[in-house]
Amino acid sequence: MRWYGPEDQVPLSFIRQAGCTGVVTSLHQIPYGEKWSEEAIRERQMAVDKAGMTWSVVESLPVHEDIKLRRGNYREYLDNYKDSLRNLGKCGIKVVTYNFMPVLDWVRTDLHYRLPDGSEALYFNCKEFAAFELFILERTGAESDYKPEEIARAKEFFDGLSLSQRNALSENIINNFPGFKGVSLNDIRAMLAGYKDITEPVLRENLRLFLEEITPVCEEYGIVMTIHPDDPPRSILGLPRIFSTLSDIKWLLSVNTSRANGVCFCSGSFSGRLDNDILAMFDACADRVGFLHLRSTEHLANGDFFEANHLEGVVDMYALVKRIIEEQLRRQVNNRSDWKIPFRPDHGHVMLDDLAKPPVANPGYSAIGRLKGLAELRGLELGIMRSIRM
Ligand code: DNO
Repeated sequence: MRWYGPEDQVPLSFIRQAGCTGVVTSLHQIPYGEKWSEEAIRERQMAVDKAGMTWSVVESLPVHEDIKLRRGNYREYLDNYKDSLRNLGKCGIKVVTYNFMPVLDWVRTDLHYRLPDGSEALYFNCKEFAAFELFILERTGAESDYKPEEIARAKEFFDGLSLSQRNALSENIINNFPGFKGVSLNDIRAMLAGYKDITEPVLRENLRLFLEEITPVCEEYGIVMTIHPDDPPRSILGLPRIFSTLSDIKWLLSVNTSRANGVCFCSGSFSGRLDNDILAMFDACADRVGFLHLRSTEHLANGDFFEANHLEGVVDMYALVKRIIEEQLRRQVNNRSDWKIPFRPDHGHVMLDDLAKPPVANPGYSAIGRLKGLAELRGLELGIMRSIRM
């Protein structure tokens, strides 16, 4: 399960009671680009050990924007990144998640979308996102990404918002990333300007070069880097996004064939576009999957989507978990030490007592939402395992 560190409103002791054995965490207190010392890593590792679990996955070791752009201080940040990996390797932490999404990580417009049963989910509303980039961020060139009728609908929606509603929409979109909070619209504008000449092939090449640089360190320490998909899996804010589809998976695995170059298979993120065949995508990278986020989405006819219950929505979770177990069995037959692929429930709904508590600092990670996702997925896993093996 994911745990955000001492700042997480849910303590480690509760995470353990939820049935978690391996903790997914990060040193969010360290600014992007800076080196993670062995001491800081050990301190977190000991806290997790003391609570009766293991720190099994780093999510994330953030890639500084300068590295994605190969500009500015990227050399120094790359050296720091490699040192952080070495220090993680010395501590025996071998699975590291990162993403290569320019400027923003995952994006939703509504963090409290009420489902018919009264629980709350994360929601991506196309019209609201358009209103944000056209009339709040006022991104240059944004109009060319929309049809005139879409612009008109977004304008009508925007005009109906109060100032505080406009601010809330903006905060929902830009201010949710641990280690990267407190960013302003102007910060985002400045970052977007930095991407002016970064076309999709350039960003791909920069990812390839990043992997080329760090692969020797990963191989030395037996670390697997797992890239997280774009969420939603398509271009946003006019920026290239390069890990969204089956062909992106094929591309990534072919440009760097080391086992150190792996995938964080996030079914929920990939399911954010309906032309993604999740099972075919898993098959295309099964032997390179180093970590799994299991989640699903539901889509509306207008292109909006929201996060479904873990066993519902467009992802066939039964079929996916079955494939994961089959992959683990294949790895066992081939004597691969990484046969036990760590997985975690991704996001979860706000429900029950959590609805009455102050909102969690990290949307998607309420206590009961995390617990329910894990419980359902563990039950599914056990059922499939028993039916295959005995
Ligand atoms: C959201 C997460 C992402 C993920 C990063 C990995 O809940 O799935 O923020 O941690 O993209 O770098």
